[in-house]
Formats: sequence, structure tokens, C-alpha cells
Amino acid sequence: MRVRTLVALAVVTTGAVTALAVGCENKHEANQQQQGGGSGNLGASASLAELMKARNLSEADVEAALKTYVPTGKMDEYYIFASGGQSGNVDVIGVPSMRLLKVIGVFTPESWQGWGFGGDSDKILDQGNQGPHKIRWADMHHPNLSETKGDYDGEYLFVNDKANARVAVVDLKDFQTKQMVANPLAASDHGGAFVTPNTEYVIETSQYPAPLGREYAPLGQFKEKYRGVAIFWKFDRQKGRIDKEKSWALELPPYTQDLADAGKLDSDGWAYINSFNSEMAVGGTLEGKPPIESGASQNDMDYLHVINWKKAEELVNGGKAKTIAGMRVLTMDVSGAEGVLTLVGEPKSPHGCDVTPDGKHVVVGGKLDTHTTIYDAAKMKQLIEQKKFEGKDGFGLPIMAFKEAIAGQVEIGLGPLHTVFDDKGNAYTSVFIESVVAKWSYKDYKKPVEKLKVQYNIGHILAAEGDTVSPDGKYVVAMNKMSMDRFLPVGPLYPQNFQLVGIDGEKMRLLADMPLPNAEPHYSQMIKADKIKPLKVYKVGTNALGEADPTRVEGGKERVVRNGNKVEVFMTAIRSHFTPDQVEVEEGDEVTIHLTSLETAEDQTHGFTIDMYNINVSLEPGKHENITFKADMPGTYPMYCTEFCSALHLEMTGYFLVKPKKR
Ligand code: CUK
Ligand code: CUA
Repeated sequence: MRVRTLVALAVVTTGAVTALAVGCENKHEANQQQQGGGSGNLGASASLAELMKARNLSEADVEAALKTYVPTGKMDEYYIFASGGQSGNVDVIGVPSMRLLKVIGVFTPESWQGWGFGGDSDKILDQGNQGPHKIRWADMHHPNLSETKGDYDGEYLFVNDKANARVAVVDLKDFQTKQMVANPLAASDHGGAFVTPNTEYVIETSQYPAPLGREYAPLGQFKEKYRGVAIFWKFDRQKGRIDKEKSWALELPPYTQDLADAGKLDSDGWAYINSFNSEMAVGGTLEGKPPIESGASQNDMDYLHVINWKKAEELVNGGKAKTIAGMRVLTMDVSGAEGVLTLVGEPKSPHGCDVTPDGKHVVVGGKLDTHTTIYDAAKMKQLIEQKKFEGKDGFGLPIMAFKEAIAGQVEIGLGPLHTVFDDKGNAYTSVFIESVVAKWSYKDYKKPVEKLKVQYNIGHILAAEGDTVSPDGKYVVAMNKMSMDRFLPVGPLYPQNFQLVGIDGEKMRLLADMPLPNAEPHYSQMIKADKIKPLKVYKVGTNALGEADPTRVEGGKERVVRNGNKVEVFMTAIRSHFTPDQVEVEEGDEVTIHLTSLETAEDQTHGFTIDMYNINVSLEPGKHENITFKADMPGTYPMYCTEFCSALHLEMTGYFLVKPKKR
């Protein structure tokens, strides 16, 4: 370690290593040297040593700084796509600098990007409405990058909303949300949005059981009427959209399904979902019954759901499914008998469900257990093929013998949750209660080889390309639920803390902290930066869906078209004016502004707002927006550009006049 630091520092301060070396060994002596040594060569080294002293930095601090500092003009090596938790949006972070690069508006309006403020994005947000509710927040848990042959391909990102059971598709060509699908069967989801190895499907598994289609049924009918469900959303790669018509679902027993993962390589065609509350506890604290937390923790075993999705797909396409709320659903009587859905025990309150890079094993943690359990995908497949079961659950689903299905168990510590992998056969498990990252070998299931303390209460964990067929190693990030004494205090609601951990050395090393001030992230994924190739500008006239908009406006063809009480304004924006810059309508008119940015130069973004009308769109170069609203407030309203785009940005303005009706 020491040697490496000095080498690294030597690079920075060529020719000045000696004083620093002394400084690291013995600060006192180094100071004396600096004070006494009037040599003209003191320069950089002395100031570096002084800097370390002044800022109270240890050698380890400096090493961590050198490993994570990205100088101005240089780029990060990886992107993290982090779930923005209750913010409903995705945080994009650079690694190793841990700088926030972007917040992608997904389920929640984002005003800078004009996401949900009157433009075309409103229609995308509306796709996620449930019933009569315009839902404008989300509890985002698990972002997943699209995969080709089990490896991230950098094309799409899928995210789920636990609170309102929805999945969204983000196109990484422009880092914009392109589609939302609302789950018609469940009210909450969790095991999503996980992709199969070629992104054939995006899996969304329910969390809290409810009657499918969310119909009313009293809790007394829990066993008969309540169900879990896994939707297999078919992804159309050509269109870059989920195809609802070709999607289908699996009815699941009313246990609380939790995390999910798709098999790969040897286990391609399979999916795994862990669950808890096989007790089917529903609480009833007012009547003196035990709360769900204790009711759900009675059994020693819950159930891992082992799913043959290729076979399910065949059965569904063969007409074996029942239609519920417009979705084809394979019911348990079929899936249980056909070997599509089989159960196997999982120790106490399991959490996490992670397939190893070779596809041979499934790792499940346990919130109240001290082990991770490693299931053997091949053994389970064999047991299912041979119909070797030890019994059935209350819903007629076959159960495999736990002992026959597992490869082993590793004693990890208190509260193992999630597991990610490196390129050397190591697994890294987040251990919530103990607040450590536990490193262990998934090749020989020994005890952890190392534990690293993190601050504090680590939930998810992520690694560089860590759940693909070829992880990179190098970095792990501990996604901590608490930050306590890590940052300047900001009141009783604390930021979350991402801690970057270097895993390329002999020992794991904590390198940097990053406060997450906008919500509680759950899962994240880290992808090599060169796999992402975003656009720099749009082709002029491109709308929010990424298509050439039929109403795009050419320069010189701006106009206002009136048709009864419908007014269409064909407008353009270019430095530094809107054309037209005066628009007058009558009170009550339905106004649509078709607005095209004619800019073609990189990073020349405009914005457009009409004051008091809750309208704001972002016009990246070439972008087209359609803004429809009712001119329901008579008066005089400035409209202006909301992005400081040029020296005459403040002059990029105009008037929107609404003439009052005669009364
Ligand atoms: S869950 Cu949050 S720490 Cu939703 Cu993946 Cu485990
Ligand atoms: Cu355009 Cu400011």
C-alpha cells in the first residue's frame, strides 16, 4: 500500500518524493526539514506535505483521493444508474469521482427537463396513471440495464415503482423516459425490473398480495382470493418499447414475493423469486392479533419460487392462459402441474436473490438469518424434471427438498441482504444489521474471507458490471441507509450514503462517500462508460418519443392557425428569439403550441415557459415539443426562455395575451 501511494504521489510531484516520503513516515521530522531546508527544490513536495498536515489527511486519505479524483477535463470510468427511491427518478453518477451527472425524470415531474410541465412528457407520465389517479410520484427500487447475452449493452434502462406497480423504459440514447406500463393486476411490485439475458422480457413481480386486478375481497378470504403475480413484459428491441399485447403473467401464491432474478448461461430460461410471509399474516393489531412483522416470522422456511419461463411462454402462447384484467395469466393449477412453478424452502425472512455470473447458482440472503444460501440451478432443474418433490404447499405447488436443492450455505453475519460479484469468483454480500460488506468465494462457499465496515446499515450493494456474465471487479458501492456522522448535519432527515469501495487490491478499501440528498435509493447498476453512446443533439424536429414529430416547424414557416376555439401556434426557437413572439388568444380557447428548436449546436439548450400556466419545457438542440392547454386565465403573460442560452438570453422573450370573453 505504502509503496503504491508513493509511486502515485511521485507521479504528481515528480522529483519531490523525498520530502513527502519523510513526511509520511514522520510528520514532525518532515516539518523540520521543510522549515530548515532553504533549498529551491522544496516547492511542490513541501506544499503537498503541508497540505496533508493542514487538512489533517493521512496517507490512506491521499491514496483514496488519488484513486477517485477526476481532474477537470477528464472523464469517469463508469456510470452508475441508481434508483432515486421516493423521488421516482433515476440518479446518474460517475465513478470513481462519485459526481452526480444527471437526474433522469421518470415517474416524477422534473422541472428543469420540463418533464411533466405541459409538453409531450405529460402523455408519457399519463401512461403510468392507475384508475382515475394521475400518479406523479414513485417508490423506485430496481433499475436494470438491458442485456445482450447476459452482458449490459448500454441501450435501455428499466425501472420499477413499488408503490404503484409500474415499470418504465428509459432510452439511453438521450437519457429520456420513453414509456410507462401500469400493472393491471397488482397494486404493488418489488421484484422488478429484472431482465432476461437477451432482454426478451422485463420481469415485474408483485410485493404485497391482493386479489388479481385489485378487486375487493375481505381479508378473511386471503387464502382463496389473494394472490401474488409475476408479469413478464415482452420487450420489443426494434421499437425500444414494451409490447403489452405480447406480455403475460404467472399467478403466484399469496406469499409476499420479494426480489427476482433471471437465470443466465446454464440457467437461461429460468427465473427465481424469493418470498417471505408464507404464514400469510395480515395483522389485525386493533383486535389484539399479532402485527404482520411477528406473524410473518413464525415459519422456519419461506419459499424460493423457481420458474421455467421458456415453458411458461410456450404454454401461454399455446392458449393455456386465462385472461384477467386484459392480461394473459397462467394460473397455478397449470404452472404447478407443468413444472413451470416449483417451490423450495428458504431460511427465515429471506431477502435478495442473485444469480452468479456463471448462471450456476442463486444466492439468497436472510434478514433474520446469519447465512446466505446458495442454490444449485442444475440440481433444481433435475429435481423438477424428475418430479422429485417432498410435498406440496397449500396451493398445490410442488416443493423440492431444501437439502437436495442447495449447493451450500455460508455463515455471513447478522442480516445478509444482497449479493454482487467480481471477476475473480468472489461474492460481496451487504450485511444490514452488522453494517459490513462481506466478501466470500462463491466457488467454495467458505466463510467470508474479509469484512469491511461501512457507515451505516447497508441495504443494496452494487459492483462494476456486477450482475452480468462478466463482472469487472474493481469497484463495489455500499448503498447505506444511514449516514449519521458522515456529513454536515441537515436536520432530522439525513441523506443516504453511497460508499465507494476499491476491490482491486489485496484488501477492500473505502475510497469515497457520496451523500444522496434526494431520496432512498435501493438497487443500482454500474456500467463501463464506453458502452453508453448518447446523442449530442437531436435531429431537428425530434419529439419526446424520439420520433420526427409530424407537426415540427421549419424556419420561415412559423404561423398561427385558428379553427373555431382551437388555436395552433407553430413556433420556433433559435438564439435568441421565439417566432412568433406575440401570441393573442381568446379566453377559453384550446391552445396548442408546436415548438421546434432549430439549434444544431451541442449544448445549446433553450427552455420555454408561459408564466402562471404551469408550463415549462426544455428544448435541447433539435427538440420538438407540443404543448396543449386551455387559455382559462385572461390576462397578460410573459413567455420566456428559461435556460441561460446566450448573451441575449434575457431578451429571448415575448407575450402571451388572453383576451377576456365579453360578459
Ligand atoms: S430492496 Cu431496498 S434494500 Cu427493494 Cu431491493 Cu433490499
Ligand atoms: Cu434561449 Cu435563453
